[in-house]
Amino acid sequence: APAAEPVVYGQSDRPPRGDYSRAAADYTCPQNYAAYTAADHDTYRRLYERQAALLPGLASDEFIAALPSLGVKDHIPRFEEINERLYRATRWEIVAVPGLIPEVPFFTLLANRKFPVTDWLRTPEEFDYIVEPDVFHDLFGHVPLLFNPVFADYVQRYGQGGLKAHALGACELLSRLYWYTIEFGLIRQSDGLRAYGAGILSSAGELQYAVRSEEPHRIPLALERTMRTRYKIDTYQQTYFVIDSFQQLFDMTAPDFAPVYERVKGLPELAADALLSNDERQRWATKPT
Ligand code: HBI
Ligand code: FE
Repeated sequence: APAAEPVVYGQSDRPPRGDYSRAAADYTCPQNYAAYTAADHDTYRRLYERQAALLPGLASDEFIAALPSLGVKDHIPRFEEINERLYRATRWEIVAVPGLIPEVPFFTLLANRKFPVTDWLRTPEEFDYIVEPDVFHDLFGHVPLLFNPVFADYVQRYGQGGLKAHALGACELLSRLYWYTIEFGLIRQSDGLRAYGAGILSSAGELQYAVRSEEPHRIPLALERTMRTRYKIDTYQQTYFVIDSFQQLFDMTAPDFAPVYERVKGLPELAADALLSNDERQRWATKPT
């Protein structure tokens, strides 16, 4: 079993939830299905029901199309059942982990087309908000888009890039790209802005806010601008980065990031709510549903 306790996104000093003593050296563990109580299954059902009803007009078309691939909605799915479909679709599989895991094991799993899914579920009291990712955030937020071939390839590229970034001491910079795409990314469709980031898609409040509110900045995704921008883990985002397609996201990972890291390291970091210039105040026309 792993010796050191994993970091939780590096910013909070709370001990991570979850029982890491049952994890193997690569931090994976069997999905502890027997541990789920009737209350857990009911919480999952209620979370799924509420979130699925909010998606039209706010979630990306690809996400809405892929969501049914999760399978059962009225209780927590068995990971191996999802894996039968997922492996056939994009050769990905989900693996259970006790919670957040250190960066190198995390990147290594992604580089091998294995997505780590926390296997515990929030308590009913945490129904509206939880800081750490639980099985609902990971399954509902992350897994559907792994059925999309282009996005699935981007996530593997991100994992491979993470191992290189670790060698270059650039994990923090790369984790901002992860944060502002896989976790909190927006995509511009012909019929308006939509969310594709798991942190938005699994949150009842942030889904409406990220796509509709006039409050946050919305800036076209660009490697350097995004890698310079700090993020917060326990509030709605103050800036969202927008792409035009998953192909654009995938193509962005083609070049070697080493020169990008060098350039970014020479520039001042930006606060989560920074604006570099007025033309960053883009207003994205979002048609009300
Ligand atoms: N661990 N289980 C899990 N899930 C994540 O999404 C995750 C992680 N560890 C680190 C992490 N994400 C981010 O800091 C990555 O950018 C490395
Ligand atoms: Fe996540």
